[in-house]
This record gives sequence, C-alpha cells and structure tokens, in this order.
Amino acid sequence: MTTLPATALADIAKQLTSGGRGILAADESITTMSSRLEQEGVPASATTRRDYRELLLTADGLSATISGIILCDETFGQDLADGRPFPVAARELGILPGIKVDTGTTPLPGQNGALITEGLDRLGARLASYADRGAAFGKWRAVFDVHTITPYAARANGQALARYAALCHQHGIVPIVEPEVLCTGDHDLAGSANATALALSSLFEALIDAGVDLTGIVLKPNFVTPGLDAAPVAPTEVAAATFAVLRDQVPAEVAGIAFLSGGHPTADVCEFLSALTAIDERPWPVTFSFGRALVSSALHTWGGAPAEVTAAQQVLLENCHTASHATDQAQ
Ligand code: 5MM
Repeated sequence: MTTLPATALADIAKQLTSGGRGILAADESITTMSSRLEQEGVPASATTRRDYRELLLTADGLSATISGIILCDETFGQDLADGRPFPVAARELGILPGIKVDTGTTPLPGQNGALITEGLDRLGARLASYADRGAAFGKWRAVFDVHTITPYAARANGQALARYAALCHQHGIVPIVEPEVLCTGDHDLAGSANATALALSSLFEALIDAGVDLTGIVLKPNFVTPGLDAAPVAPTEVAAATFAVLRDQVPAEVAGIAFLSGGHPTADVCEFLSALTAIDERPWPVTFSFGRALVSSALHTWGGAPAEVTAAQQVLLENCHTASHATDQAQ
C-alpha cells in the first residue's frame, strides 16, 4: 500500500488548486465520450478516444494553466503515440494525473428517481493499482437534481463519498469529492442553493464522521445558479449565492475548491469564478475543474482531422487561459 503523510496529501491538494491553475476534467466514461465524438462526426473507438485525449494532454504549455488532468480507466491504461503511458506523460509534462473511480449512477429505490453513485466494491484494490501506476488524485461524482434530491439520497451519497475519500487517503491519493447539483431545468437560484446546501451538509457530516482529514481533499462543487431554462442572474449574484452556501457548509480546513462547469457556457462559468474570486473573506483557494467549458469547442475544432490538431489545441489553451485568469493567481 502506498501511504503518504498527511502533509504530503495536503501539499498535493494545494498544488492542484492554487497558483492560478485548475484541473482539466477529461474523464468522460466510454459511453459519454463515444457519443460526444459521434456528435462531431468522429467514429468512436478506443483509438479515437485516445487520440482526442492525447490532443488535450499534449497541447503545448498546458501546464501553465492546468495542474491536474482527470482520466477515466480506459485512458489511464492507454499509451500516447510515442509509447508513454498517459499518467507517465502527464507527470513529465508537469501535470498531475488523476483517476475517476466511481462507476456511475443508478436510481435509489423508493426515492423518486434520486440517484446513488456506485463503485465502492474492491475500491481499495483498484486504488492500490492506480497509485502504483502514478495516480496522484482520484475523483468520485455524486449527482443530484433539484427536483428529486431527498435527505436520504444526500446522506447515502455523502457516505459513499466519505468511504471513497478515506480509502483514497489510505492509498496515498488525494480525493476530489464532487457532489454535483445539476443545472438542467427551470428552477430558481433559491432551488439550487437549497439543494446544494443539503448535498454539502450531508457530505461534510459524513466526511467528518469517517475521520477524513479535510486538509487533504479537494471539493468539486457546482456554482449555485438558476436552471439553464430559467431567467439568468448576474455573475455577482451567482457568486454571492454560491459563497453563502459554501461559507455555511464547507469547513475552512478544506485544501481547495475546484468548480465544475455543469453545461454552462465557458464565458459564463469564467465570470462566475471571477466574481467569486473577488470575495475576500474566502478561507479556501478557489479554481476550476471544468470539462465541457474547456474542451467542447476544442473537440468541435478537431472533428477527427489530423490537420486540425494544432488549431484544436489552441482553442483548448485559450479556454484554459480564460479560466486561469478568473482565479486568484496569487493564492
Ligand atoms: C468529464 O465528465 C465527467 C464524467 O462524465 P460521465 O458522466 O461520462 O461519467 C464529469 O464528472 C465531469 O468531471 C464533471 O461533471 C465536470 O464536467 P463539466 O463538464 O460539468 O465541467
């Protein structure tokens, strides 16, 4: 078992979330990635999924704005065209490799469609193998909908996240804990705030009960926003609502917070982050761990054409640069 002292885990968590850098979420499951490739006219296969992730990772100078990359199991075990395994290449490029270890969601019986994230079976053995192959951090995502979240679903997912986080620490891996409240729908800001508060309070109760050292974790939450089908509010309102929930629910010891983008446009999430960064009383560093907001336009530019690789990498780098500028570069 790879054990690391608590200070080393805290250092890695800080490294992931500070210095104006963020975490690139490139861990789409095979199903999601295949459908995103096909939407862009790229036939989905292990090879095209690998080529696309290689395009992302090898964008020249990516490490200036990206501290870590989250991979799924398939990519973690693949090699770049030059033969280097992805986790090895990532470290050589100055980017910490991470691994998504949950296995997806399934409905919780009797909970009106609320979901539970699975993946705890044999997780210790899987983490040991990922750590041996170079993983610095892990990721587990719980998914909530404003209209179906229940206290029981929040507790059940919080406990699963806590067991995952404790196991990560046992194996020398920094856990990213992601309780995502989806922004699909027409709910208002208060609906998102209430659901996010419930998800976070259940999560931190479980983490504390499980004895997880909060200085060695990264929280990956959603911004508190109205649903994508509701009237939008100003970024300063999003930042104020998000900060109010986080201030009440997230202990100050948490090493750092890296927001997901959740389907919001790149410009919008960068404005949300910038407005939140401007709030001085924050006890934790804040940064981004965006997926779609960083990669969607790059994937579109590439479209599977070898001649467009450099142009697609340029689009990715510009999105990362915009997101980095929205963080507090001095933190
Ligand atoms: C990249 O997508 C991740 C996993 O997707 P699957 O549903 O296919 O397993 C997802 O967890 C992602 O890391 C986060 O939601 C952040 O991505 P966005 O696009 O919301 O910033």
